[in-house]
Amino acid sequence: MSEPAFQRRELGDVIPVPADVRPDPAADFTIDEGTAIRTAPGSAAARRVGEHLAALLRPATGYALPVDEETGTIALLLDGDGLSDGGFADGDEGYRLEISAAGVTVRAAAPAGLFAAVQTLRQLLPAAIDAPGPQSGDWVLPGGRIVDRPRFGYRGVMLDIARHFFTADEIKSYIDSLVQFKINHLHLHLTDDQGWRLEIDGWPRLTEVSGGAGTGVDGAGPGYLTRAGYADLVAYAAERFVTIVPEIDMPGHVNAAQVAYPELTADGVAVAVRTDIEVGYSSLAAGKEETYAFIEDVVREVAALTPGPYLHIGGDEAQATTADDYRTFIQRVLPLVAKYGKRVVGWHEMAGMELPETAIPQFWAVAATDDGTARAAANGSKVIMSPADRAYLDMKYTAASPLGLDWAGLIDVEQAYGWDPADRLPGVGEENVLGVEAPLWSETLRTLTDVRTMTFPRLPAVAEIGWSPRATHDWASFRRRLAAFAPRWRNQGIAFHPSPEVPWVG
Ligand code: IFG
Repeated sequence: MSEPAFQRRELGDVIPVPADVRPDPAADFTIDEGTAIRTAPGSAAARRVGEHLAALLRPATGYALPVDEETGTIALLLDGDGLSDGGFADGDEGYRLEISAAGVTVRAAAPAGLFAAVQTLRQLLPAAIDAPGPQSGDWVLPGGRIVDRPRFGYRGVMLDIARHFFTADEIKSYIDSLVQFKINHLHLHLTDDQGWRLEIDGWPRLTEVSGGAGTGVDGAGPGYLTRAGYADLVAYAAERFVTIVPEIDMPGHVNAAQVAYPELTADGVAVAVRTDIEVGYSSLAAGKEETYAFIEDVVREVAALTPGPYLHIGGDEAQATTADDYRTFIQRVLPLVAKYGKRVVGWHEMAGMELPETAIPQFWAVAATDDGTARAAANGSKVIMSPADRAYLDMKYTAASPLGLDWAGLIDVEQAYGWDPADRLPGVGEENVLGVEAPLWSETLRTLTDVRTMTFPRLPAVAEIGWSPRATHDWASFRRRLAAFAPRWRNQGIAFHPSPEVPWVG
């Protein structure tokens, strides 16, 4: 019996669970010092995925694991044909993984599929693979074949860096922890009442004042992303097939902008800095042209810095904006986002009015409200599902949890796993769902450890719901597979909440 760190994995013990798993225990493959990685000839992207795999495996194995296009018993190939007989649509993230005594072959239609397969391979190796330094043991991969692809194309996490700022390096580290569960979008909540966290040319006080010392909840969070810092972060994410979705929250949640520029208030009078956690008290002035000049400058800049297709305009909790002003505001802002080439995402309140079908409501309510999301879906809009009582990672695990809020209820792992995006909202079915997203609001968070503790182990539940076929959805199976991640997260140095619902191993 090998020690737990080198316990042989089962082919299906992956999170998110793959679509089609055919074990062949007689076909195990062992990585050794002679193993090399071969990538699709002529593809720089495949080469980069090969280097990513090597970087994951080199520290704990101590092996050289060279990457080239000619030799190697681990092959990452861009071969759409490899999928056709897999009986499923190619798609960007689909892959076919075959492990035999002779080697490992991954076939995908696109580099994103190779990257998804690499995350699966990482989990199929013993837990010791995630150790930061050399470990001695057998690096066995379980034999067989996996054919896999995502149920939904959008699987996201939101990090609020307005209430408390997290640096670009901390966000990069967070991205590294998310991609192992095939998360492919990171929504950054950049602005709110307490802070403005992205430098905007022509509006320097947004960050000089509202990204400065004393900003954030309890005044504890000075900091902001420079244009260069944001661009670097976007590039880092893209290397890992993660699309950044920037959010400029409006017309509510704007106190920080109004502190910096009083002309953005209705009466031009400066407002006080806010470091509490109240919501719903601020509003841009829908009737002032200064408002739209400001927004156009911001939207132009954020769009120019964001290669991804989406720009999130917030739209939530606009209690200080009249219904007419809200309608006026949204009708003025939607064309501005389109003008700069982006698709609008907004919290579901914006669906209270007619929307173009390209607009994407993000549903966050606890109950199935008549908010208009279903009407938008009927009109052709795709919906991102983030029900607060299932997917809000800032909800406390238990009443005793020191971190988090509890307005949407307590959420432990089974609650985070126990839902289906296509069942949540009448009128929003499988074909209307773009995907899922787990928001992490930072009112009560101060450090990356706090962020990780709230994220793990609940995010893997949301990741499985977004990726795996509905028919595979099974709590007993999920919690058994999840239990194996305790030693892996300890090896990665990632703090996690040891939910009592999970029979953690080792
Ligand atoms: N609702 C607010 C957030 C945050 C959250 C904390 C949305 C869309 C409560 N808006 O969720 O700003 O305060 O759980």
